[in-house]
Amino acid sequence: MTGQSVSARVVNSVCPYCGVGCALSWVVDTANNRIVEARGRDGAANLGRLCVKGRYGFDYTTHAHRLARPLIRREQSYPKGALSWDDNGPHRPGGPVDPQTVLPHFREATWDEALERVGENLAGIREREGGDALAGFGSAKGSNEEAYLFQKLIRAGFGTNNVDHCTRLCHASSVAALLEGIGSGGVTNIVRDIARADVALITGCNPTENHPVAATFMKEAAANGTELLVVNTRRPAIADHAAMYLEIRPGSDVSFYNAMMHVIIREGLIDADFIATRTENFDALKATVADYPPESVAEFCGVEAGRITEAALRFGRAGAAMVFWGMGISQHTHGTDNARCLIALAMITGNTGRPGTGMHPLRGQNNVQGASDAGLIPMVFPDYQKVDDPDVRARFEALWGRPLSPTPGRTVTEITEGALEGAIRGMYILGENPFVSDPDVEKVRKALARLEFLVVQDIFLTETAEFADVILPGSAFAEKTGTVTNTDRRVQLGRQALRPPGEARQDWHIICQIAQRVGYPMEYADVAAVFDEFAGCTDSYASLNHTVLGDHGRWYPCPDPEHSEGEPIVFKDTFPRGRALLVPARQSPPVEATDAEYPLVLNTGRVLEHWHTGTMTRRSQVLHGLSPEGFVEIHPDDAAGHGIADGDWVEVASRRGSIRIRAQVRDRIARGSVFVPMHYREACANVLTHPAVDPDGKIPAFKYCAVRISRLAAKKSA
Ligand SMILES: Nc1nc2c(c(=O)[nH]1)N[C@H]1C(S)=C(S)[C@@H](COP(=O)(O)OP(=O)(O)OC[C@H]3O[C@@H](n4cnc5c(=O)[nH]c(N)nc54)[C@H](O)[C@@H]3O)O[C@H]1N2
Ligand SMILES: Nc1nc2c(c(=O)[nH]1)N[C@H]1C(S)=C(S)[C@@H](COP(=O)(O)OP(=O)(O)OC[C@H]3O[C@@H](n4cnc5c(=O)[nH]c(N)nc54)[C@H](O)[C@@H]3O)O[C@H]1N2
Ligand code: SF4
Ligand SMILES: [Mo]
Repeated sequence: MTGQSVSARVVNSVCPYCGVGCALSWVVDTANNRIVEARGRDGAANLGRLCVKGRYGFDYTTHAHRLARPLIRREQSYPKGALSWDDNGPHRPGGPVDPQTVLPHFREATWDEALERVGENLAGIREREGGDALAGFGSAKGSNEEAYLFQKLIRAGFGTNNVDHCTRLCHASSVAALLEGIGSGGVTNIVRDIARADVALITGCNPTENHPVAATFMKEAAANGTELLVVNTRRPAIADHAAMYLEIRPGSDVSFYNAMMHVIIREGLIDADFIATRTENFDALKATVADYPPESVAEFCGVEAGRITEAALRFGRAGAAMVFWGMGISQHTHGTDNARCLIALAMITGNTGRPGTGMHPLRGQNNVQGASDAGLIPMVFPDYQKVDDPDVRARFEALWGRPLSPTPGRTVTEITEGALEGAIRGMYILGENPFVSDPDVEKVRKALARLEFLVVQDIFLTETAEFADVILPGSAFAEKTGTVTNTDRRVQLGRQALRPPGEARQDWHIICQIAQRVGYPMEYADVAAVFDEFAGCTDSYASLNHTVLGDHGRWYPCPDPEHSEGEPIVFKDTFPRGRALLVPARQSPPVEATDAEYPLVLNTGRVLEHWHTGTMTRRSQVLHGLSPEGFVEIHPDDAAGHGIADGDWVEVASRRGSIRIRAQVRDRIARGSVFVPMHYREACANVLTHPAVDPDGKIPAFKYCAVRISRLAAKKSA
């Protein structure tokens, strides 16, 4: 930190939005406790660059809607979930929740009273029904230290492994496939390594909008000769820089990559040495992909056989090839199979462990890699150590001083299911907004409403907080010191720039206070001490601490942080599981086929300016101004077939519900599908989505369900 003038100072931190993890400095008007400017810093992931969110999206921190005092629900005030979902359905006012509609149903409370209420209720349920009647959703928007404390509280304090977070909705299937295939879920090569790749396959992701600074490195690589093969169902802007853009049919990925592997094997473009020394099960893979010649999948994938073959030849002939993937791969009921195919593609061509090669599932939230590493996952303790391994458990029991459950806990969607059935009675939700972000929100509404006790800790009064019995005001990222781990495995230290508003408290501090009230005191001198305890129970972070991370951070693994930046490329000689397991996958049908009644496939996702459920970005003046309302994107041919013109108000309906929204007629989207961004509560994509999950990753199929669309006679009705 360097002083600027009497009332302004510059604080080095990290952008609070996406997994790229851009290092930045905030210029703080200390007299008014506000950030006035964000500047890109020379970080390993951004080299000084920022996107529009990092540069302008900081003013949510001082928005008037910030929660500043603990709130307690007034008894019987209104039926839970009724405020944002009345008899007219989910056609709610635009913009973020107006606290004035909700606040009359709550009263302000002191911290003591609120914490007492939380402790009594959660401990009461634990005593009466057992720990497994409780569950927690932790946050990938907070720090590693907070994630570590949260899962420690749930496991040792509540007595259950029912702890999960948004990774379940995100890359759970990719991680399942990577753990099975190589024994580690982290990326093998950092984004910027694309500069050294001859070819990069970029599939099921939209980096220009969702990983914008990473996308700048991809574009630079393309300009310097890296061939981009972009595969998607809706043309992403990065396709403008691609050697080939391959528009495939939604959900046809397994067939597509199997056909690529078919060609690579047929043409002798495999790396036989690598297959022999670094992998196992090649024969089974070969037998499976033999059934997928390009000619036989072309129609299903919607891509000519010759183009599939060309893509395969380009990938197979590359000296160094990289694979980047996102939610278009992971968020399917066959998401794990999709990722298995991409892993196999990289393996049979020997593309790992060298510059410009490897696998990079682009991580989403600023700290989803770290939150997973810290153990916000129901089956594993920190560093992916299994809860059902007796030796591992004995070590954590010694460290945490409590007997721990040997049973893997429930995942996000299983917790919702459990609440619906009455098996989960109490919940602690910190920094997640499942009433907007989980699939089939009508189901989520019933589940949350059935809970006997819910405590929500957030920075805003979210849709989910409307179900809470107690709401606790936490701290925004700019108000805390703590580490986050980006998509490249870079661990970086964020530093506190602002004071939390009113009586709001540090999130890590609140977690410890709840622990105290449920009879499991957790005391730490400061956040750095929490980091040390966390790092001490992992291999990946063991050598790191706040001091050594300093302003620039390190990639893990980093055996010698005094002399090294850490490893930008891993698994040069071997994989954590030894040899990589090649797991063949066959194409499976979609979760909900289209038919005459619901003829279109719904694709959901993001826009550049907004963040998930919009709590932060819709309260940021610049970002809201750039992207004020939701839309459904539809191909001109489909629009014509439905009598829809650009800008018309339409209704989009699935078997779960319907939304009203304005149409954007664009030819970037594949015929037969429509796209709705997930950010706008008044036109909430998850009213429509299907709650079915992938059997291995337990991830919902956010990228596929059947919908119909119809033009609304007049402008949107009230
Ligand atoms: N602006 C912004 N940036 C974000 C976020 C945000 O909310 N806003 N969220 C962050 C988070 S948590 C995440 S996980 C990442 C997500 O980053 P992405 O993975 O880029 O996210 P999506 O917008 O969901 O885009 C998925 C892409 O998959 C495509 N797709 C859909 N179906 C299929 C299919 O069947 N096959 C293939 N091959 N492609 C398909 C879609 O058209 C879309 O381009 O973004 C992060 N960055
Ligand atoms: N239809 C559809 N649905 C999807 C997806 C999709 O592609 N399509 N993508 C899925 C994916 S990949 C993801 S990651 C999830 C994201 O789902 P969520 O994690 O539920 O979404 P966010 O809006 O990021 O929620 C973060 C919450 O944390 C709060 N918050 C932010 N910072 C802090 C902090 O420092 N402290 C505290 N206490 N609170 C804080 C915010 O106000 C917000 O309420 O959505 C999933 N849902
Ligand atoms: S690319 Fe991601 S981390 Fe970088 S400034 Fe934009 S939102 Fe922030
Ligand atoms: Mo995500």
